[in-house]
Amino acid sequence: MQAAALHDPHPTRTTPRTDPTVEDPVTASDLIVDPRHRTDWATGAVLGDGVETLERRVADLAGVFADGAALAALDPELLVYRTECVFPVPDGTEGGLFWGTTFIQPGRVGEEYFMTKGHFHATSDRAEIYLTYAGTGLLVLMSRDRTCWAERMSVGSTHFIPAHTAHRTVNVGDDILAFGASWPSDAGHDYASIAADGFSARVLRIGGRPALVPQ
Ligand code: S6P
Ligand code: ZN
Repeated sequence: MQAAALHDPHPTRTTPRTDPTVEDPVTASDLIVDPRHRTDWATGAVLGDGVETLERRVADLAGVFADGAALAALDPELLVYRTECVFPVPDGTEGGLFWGTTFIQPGRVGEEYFMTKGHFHATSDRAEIYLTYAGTGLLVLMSRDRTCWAERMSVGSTHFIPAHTAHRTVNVGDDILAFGASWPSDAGHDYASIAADGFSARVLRIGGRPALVPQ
């Protein structure tokens, strides 16, 4: 029993070892433990130890949308998007991973759909994976030479974001867009480049439908 304790991979566990919603099909053993986190596939909610949440409201998004007057007309406290993330190693650790879910509310600022700020990774050669849990959207990508394109997001769509590529997600549907992400723990976020130069295209409602419009 002592050897098993020495090999416990989660010595700082704070959640119960047994998840009551999951029938345990394996023999009880100190060497087989429950995962520290679960993701609700229907909603994208991340459950478990130390999930960190972040909210972006209208007041946090000055300069992000094209129509500043339309943004100013909205309630500054209105939620646009939020994240639930797990950071199992310190920020900047080489060889680690972070992951989490982003939830973007449905809505528009003028004719521009609710979206994330968007960023390059500060360590520019770090890639990322997205996986859609709910809703419909567009993943807008932009290379360093400012070529912009977009991938359609719907339940199950899985997206590889290459290195050196800015990424922003846009909710083009009537329900919450929820997607999972995993990225290297030494990737960091370069928001300043986007704040300075923006993306070279925006997702606007034209004729009732979303279109990627060069700026
Ligand atoms: C992190 C990853 C996502 C975004 C999130 C919010 O690398 O791409 O978790 O952080 O979708 O977007 P943003 O642009 O405000 O960070
Ligand atoms: Zn990223």
